[in-house]
Amino acid sequence: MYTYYIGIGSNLGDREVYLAFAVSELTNTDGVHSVSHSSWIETPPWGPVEQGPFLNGILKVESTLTPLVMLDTILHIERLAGRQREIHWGPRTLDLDIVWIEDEFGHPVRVTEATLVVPHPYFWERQFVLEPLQEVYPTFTYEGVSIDSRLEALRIVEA
Ligand code: A4P
Ligand code: MG
Repeated sequence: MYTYYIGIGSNLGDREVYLAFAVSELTNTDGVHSVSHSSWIETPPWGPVEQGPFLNGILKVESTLTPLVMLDTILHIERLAGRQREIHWGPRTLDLDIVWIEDEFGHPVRVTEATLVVPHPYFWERQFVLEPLQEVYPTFTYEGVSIDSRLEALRIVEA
């Protein structure tokens, strides 16, 4: 059994409907045992592309699916939500990114495949990922740093 922490975001159309759609599709996937999630938070767009605000959150998914099968599953759900891959980092109806994985012993699972890199390469830089992650996983630490102190440091840089 794996525990997946999946970043979810939308900034096109009815954002809440897309997020709820993803939760319900994942819940109904064979091999997925439970899905819970953070609050949805509105966040300003991050990165070089000018675009509307996002609704972001983190899904916590307990599943026997292996990481590459989970990737296929979320890419399929993105397609069902009408996601078109046009601009890198650009607006999207639904974006699902695998941020962090743990095995049944609570040990981190690292993946470096051509199609999947976990931990997600930018997660530790992004407030829109770490804020909802803190809500569902308040004791999270990465490379010896607690999520609380990381968020504090990011907020100081931003202010
Ligand atoms: N891929 C590799 N590793 C992973 C992973 N850990 N999880 C591959 C998911 N996919 C992973 O993804 C392209 C390919 O990445 C996938 O087919 C998979 O094989 P994509 O979603 O089509 O590419 P993208 O949208 O160009 O990039 P990406 O990485 O999803 O974009 P980001 O980095 O997530 O940035 N601002 C706010 N406030 N909130 C946001 O949610 N999102 C972005 C998108 C920019 N600014 C934002 C937000
Ligand atoms: Mg993505």
